[in-house]
Amino acid sequence: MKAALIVVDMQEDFCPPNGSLAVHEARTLAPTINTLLSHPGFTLRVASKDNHPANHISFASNHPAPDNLPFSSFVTMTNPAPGKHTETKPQRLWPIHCVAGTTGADLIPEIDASKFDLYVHKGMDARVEMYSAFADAFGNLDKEVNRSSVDVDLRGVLREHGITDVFCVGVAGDYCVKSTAVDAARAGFRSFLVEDATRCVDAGEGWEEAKRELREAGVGLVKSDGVEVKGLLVEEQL
Ligand code: VGL
Ligand code: ZN
Repeated sequence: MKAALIVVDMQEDFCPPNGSLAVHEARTLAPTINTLLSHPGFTLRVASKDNHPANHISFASNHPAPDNLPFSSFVTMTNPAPGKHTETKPQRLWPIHCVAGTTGADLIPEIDASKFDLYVHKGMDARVEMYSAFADAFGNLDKEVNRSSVDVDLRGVLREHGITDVFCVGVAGDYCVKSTAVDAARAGFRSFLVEDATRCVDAGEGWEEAKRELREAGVGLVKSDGVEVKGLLVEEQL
């Protein structure tokens, strides 16, 4: 087995005290994530970054009042993929966040970025939400939608490196980390979400619902000091 660590969206806009879409306690995850980043059992260490254009569909301010309240309003989003324009989904609206090139899109300095082998920039197509680092909200992989929403074929890269196991951490547990872990499982990797290395937008019922979806998708919920993480080193040394 070969494991990859995916550190999801540990960016200024998702962290207190100043992030526009700050997730409670997100910055406090840095020591736990750095310990995982130094674990010798990972073959590949990946950072994803939300990297939106200013006109992104998920920004509440890009929609007309009165149904444009961040966190509470939804709009109908259409699948941008060729031939799939009849497919739609409700899209929750957010404050403006992680606009490409702004300081809000920077990784927080507390994360040891020198460990990353690969960066995945996502959410770059204004027409569609992209929580997962693998695919957009309609499940379109980058190759199918002109690479307009993401700059890396993550599934392809993981396969090229012979990765069998994927461990996901970061924020938000009920959005981007969940979606990335679910897509990793769907792509055929053994997929784990490290519970003490994530925090959620909706910590209560949001996280309970997310855990149901994760279990249903076959994602393992593990701890950073649990046997799944400890076992990596053992296997690597065999
Ligand atoms: C995220 C909401 C909007 C996330 C990204 O990183 O979980 N959440 N964009
Ligand atoms: Zn976003």
